Amino acid sequence: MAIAREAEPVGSLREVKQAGLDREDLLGVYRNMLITRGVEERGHILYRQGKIPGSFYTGRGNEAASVGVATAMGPDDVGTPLHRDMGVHITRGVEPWKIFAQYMGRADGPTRGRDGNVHMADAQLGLIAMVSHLPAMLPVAVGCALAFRIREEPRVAIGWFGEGASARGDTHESMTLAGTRKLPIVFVCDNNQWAYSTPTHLEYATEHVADRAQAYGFEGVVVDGTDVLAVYREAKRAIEKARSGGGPTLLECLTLRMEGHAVHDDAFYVPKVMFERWAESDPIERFRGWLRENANLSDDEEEQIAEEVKHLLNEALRRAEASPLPDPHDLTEGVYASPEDLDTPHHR
Ligand SMILES: Cc1ncc(C[n+]2csc(CCOP(=O)(O)OP(=O)(O)O)c2C)c(N)n1
Ligand SMILES: [Mg+2]
Repeated sequence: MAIAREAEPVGSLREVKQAGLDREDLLGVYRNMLITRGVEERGHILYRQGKIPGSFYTGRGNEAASVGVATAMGPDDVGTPLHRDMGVHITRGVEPWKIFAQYMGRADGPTRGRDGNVHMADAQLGLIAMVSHLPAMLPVAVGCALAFRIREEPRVAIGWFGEGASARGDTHESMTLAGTRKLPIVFVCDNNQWAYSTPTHLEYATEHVADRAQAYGFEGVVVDGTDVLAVYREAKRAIEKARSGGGPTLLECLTLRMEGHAVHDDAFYVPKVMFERWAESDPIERFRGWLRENANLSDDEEEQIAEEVKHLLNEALRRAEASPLPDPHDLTEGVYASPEDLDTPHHR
């Protein structure tokens, strides 16, 4: 039996306005979702062209969850997005050409060609790069929240983790500390129903991952991760609750991982019918339909946005391809952050 609150879908445009988004914001959200998917689709092409060293990870199916949460973050908030959360980088303002440069190991990628394709983040935008997602970044996010508390800053940390990673000890330790200290943090579980080839019934015995929140002393919420507006509304509530001293929330976004664990995995173990069912709930199609019905998105507007995104990504690819590979002589530079690197509004 579910313990966590199961969030309702968002209905009307009025309800969305109450949650703080106007029509322009909504079109921006749609655009960010298209860019997110477009970046990863082009990433596949680069991979097939042999231009991406190592494997290649995407978050197809997670665009609404990642963009929805990031849209609800404040400018000074921080987060630790994972390999399924490209939408967070895009929404916080990372330029797509830098992501393509990262994919190809080029000098202009956020890690300057020093780490794998999803191990990246721009600290200037309040994002902290993942070292692993199992779930090594949750203690880091909790540390940020503790620092905000000690410094009495009205800021919130967002810590992402997968449902498989929730079985590991660092999740328990992070939630225990955050709960006991009522820290300003939101734990976001990207529940895509698979941990590599392990299905959820072998990962946890509760109905929802968010059911555990109550035992840590805070609220658990499950939301349909393909519904960007519902994700946004619940993330906004949780973030503002944390900011005003109400403590953590565990927000679980339920989706299906629509591709293999990474490009080397064809996901043969996922029942076909599962893919078919979740394809009917594609986050971008769903939001497009909602915009047409509720916000008068016209054919012209839709076409214009699609064209803009296409142009942006084509230009981004061109610019990334022109970026050089890193100079082997610089290999040891930039491995450790300098005091200047950490002189951001987020580290002061
Ligand atoms: C300690 C450790 N064990 C195993 C792995 C290999 N591994 C990487 S991701 C992953 C599955 C994670 O599943 P989940 O937390 O649900 O995240 P998802 O990939 O589904 O988003 C595994 C087993 C690892 N990186 N580190
Ligand atoms: Mg998973």
